[in-house]
Amino acid sequence: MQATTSSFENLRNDFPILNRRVRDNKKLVYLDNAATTQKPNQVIDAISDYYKNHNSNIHRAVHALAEESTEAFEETRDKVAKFLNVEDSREIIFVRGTTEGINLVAYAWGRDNVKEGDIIVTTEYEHHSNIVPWQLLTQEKKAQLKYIDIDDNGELMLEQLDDYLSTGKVKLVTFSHMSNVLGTISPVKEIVSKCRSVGVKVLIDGAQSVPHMKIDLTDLNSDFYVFSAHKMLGPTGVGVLWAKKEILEKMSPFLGGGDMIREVHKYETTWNDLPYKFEAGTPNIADVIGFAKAIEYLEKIGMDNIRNHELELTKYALDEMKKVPGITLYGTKEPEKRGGVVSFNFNDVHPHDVGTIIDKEGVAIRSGHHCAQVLMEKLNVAATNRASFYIYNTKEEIDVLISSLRHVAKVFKL
Ligand code: C6P
Repeated sequence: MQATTSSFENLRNDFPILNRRVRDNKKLVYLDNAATTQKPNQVIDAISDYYKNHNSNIHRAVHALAEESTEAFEETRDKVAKFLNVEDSREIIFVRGTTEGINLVAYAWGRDNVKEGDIIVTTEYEHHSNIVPWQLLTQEKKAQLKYIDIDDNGELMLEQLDDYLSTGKVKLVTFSHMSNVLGTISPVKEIVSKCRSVGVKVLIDGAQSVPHMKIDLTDLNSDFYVFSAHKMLGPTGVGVLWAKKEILEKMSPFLGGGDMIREVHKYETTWNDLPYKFEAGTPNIADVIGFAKAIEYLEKIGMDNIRNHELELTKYALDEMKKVPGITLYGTKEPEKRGGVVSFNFNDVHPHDVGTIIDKEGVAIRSGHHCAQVLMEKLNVAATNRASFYIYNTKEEIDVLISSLRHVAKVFKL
């Protein structure tokens, strides 16, 4: 189904928060979607319904509520698998978010597979969550952490990957499918195919891609893929680690206790089957169940329609923003190569001042280093402003953004 601009506008009614007035009774223009998205009634109601009518622990008791909760929780797993074209839903591990998913791999896979002198390759545009776990691992193992640099367009310099791979020492290549600051979409298939040809494992951080485009994990053929529910209409505290079954089966557990055991004796324990081996303790049941409604919501619109809608908004924003006096835009000028994220600065004006001024007009953007200080160093700035779009944003909202940015330019006489 081809969605129209007006059908996108109609869906705003599902998001109660978008009716908020902020500051001096200004209409909220929420453009901080890369940080977290707003939630539709369908998700909020599902969580509330769970607590009102079904609340119970899962995988344990045989009573009616336990059965209902377990069923709804496991149905979400199946829904996630289908959404990502994963055949075996046992490969879907629920975690708290992207950060936990990456740490799980660094800890459980990394500690068994990375040794002194090995190389882990990441990129200059990674979120701290895809840098710090690898620093911890490589420091502990006396291994090396290497970066694929970005060029002036904010795109990865892939020839560096060839150089690293040619050493024969690379154990893992890990990168974000889409940069949370520049919006650059990584050449995923090319990277995976280069790594596959020399037997190197690949982890993809999908925090900024799964919410915005169709992802087919069978087709992408990486080894690990991680993302967070809260950036795709779902609740906070839920994320997914997907990995190939053969890899998960060989991996040691990450956390011990609760559902991850088969038998515990005084001095040894055997592990439960997948996926439970990696889901220790009572999980975030209500929010996992709420997440199913977020996926249903996105599927109903269609991921290709979402991508097209955001592309249209991004093109419009880039065209209008470049006319604002004193503005510097970061990242590629080709909208097709990026997602709905636009980072910018005004000469020497601190991003926090920009964020504060436009907040008075009701416009919510993020100002700061976006948990990407390695990238900030590369761009030679301490911070940037970032506007990021989602399904409910409109061209009219971008007009409000532009007029508030023109006001900033006037205040600072740019
Ligand atoms: N980026 C942003 O404003 P968590 O916090 O675990 O759900 O996601 C971490 C994360 C990992 N990778 C990428 C590419 C991300 O964008 C994020 C979260 C937010 O850009 C919050 S810092």
